[in-house]
Amino acid sequence: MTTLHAAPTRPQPPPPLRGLSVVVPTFNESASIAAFLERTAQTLETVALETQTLETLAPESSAGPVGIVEIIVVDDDSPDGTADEAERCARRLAIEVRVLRRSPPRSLSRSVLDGARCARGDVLVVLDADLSHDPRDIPRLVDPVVRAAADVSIGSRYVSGGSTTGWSPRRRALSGLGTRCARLITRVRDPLSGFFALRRELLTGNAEVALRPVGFKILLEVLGRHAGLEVAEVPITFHERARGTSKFGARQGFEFLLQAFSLVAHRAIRRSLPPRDRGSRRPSRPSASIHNDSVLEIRS
Ligand SMILES: Nc1nc2c(ncn2[C@@H]2O[C@H](COP(=O)(O)OP(=O)(O)O)[C@@H](O)[C@H]2O)c(=O)[nH]1
Ligand SMILES: [Mg+2]
Repeated sequence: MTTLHAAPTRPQPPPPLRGLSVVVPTFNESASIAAFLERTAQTLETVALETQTLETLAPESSAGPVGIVEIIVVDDDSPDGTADEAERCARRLAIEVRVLRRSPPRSLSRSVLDGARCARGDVLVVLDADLSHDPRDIPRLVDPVVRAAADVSIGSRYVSGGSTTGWSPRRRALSGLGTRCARLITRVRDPLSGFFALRRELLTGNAEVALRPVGFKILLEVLGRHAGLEVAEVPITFHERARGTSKFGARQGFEFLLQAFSLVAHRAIRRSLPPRDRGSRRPSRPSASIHNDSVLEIRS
């Protein structure tokens, strides 16, 4: 008689990630949206063919949404015609650009989540439309996520090699203060960055992790609510916008404080629970250990 023994179950390697969606929230960016889209499309077109990372995400041979590379503009009903300008520009580009038009109330964080819900790529990149973030950094940024070395990869101003240019002393002080506050929630050096890459599911959510998209800082929300993320920080240079005006004001500052309080409380409650009840875990990867906010600093 032959006895069949069930093979010991081994952790399965995760399925490869396919497709890249670049999500860009906009409000009154008609002065820079065309230049932004052109530069981003150029990066995605030319670099996609040169770098292994983007080739892995979107192999040339793949048809349909499997290997899609797309840009999703999420506009909050900008009175200056940003959405129309984006659509005009999109017609000239070889990369697919979709423009979502939201209705009030406007919200940067909700716009990013709406973009994520419509996205067809497994990997998302979020960045600003005002060219403060250089789209040419996208391939470097997505690389740790595609290689499964990290769940989230952050374009970081505050790791070695990262910097900001053109900031007033006031803006520098405010950013420093906000970042110190956010470090009560995470060990990440630049948790308030608006330039990051991650697997789509971290934004579209699951039953265990409810994101509360209040205000400007959706990355902080992801870092604060998901347990056990592995995070890479990739140095970038942040350039102060040349056109248009910042929408960060007193209201956004107040919303940030509310968000920070909520996340500090969430973290305290989570820490008081037994380990098995502490919420989400990253999908298992054979060689990955799970620990809270492990940060990998990528040097350029
Ligand atoms: N959809 C949407 N986008 C916004 C909103 N507020 C700002 N943005 C966009 O988010 C990005 C960052 O905003 P910005 O004003 O440059 O913030 P700052 O870099 O902190 O000064 C830019 O692309 C803005 O157009 C909003 O309420 N809704
Ligand atoms: Mg900006």
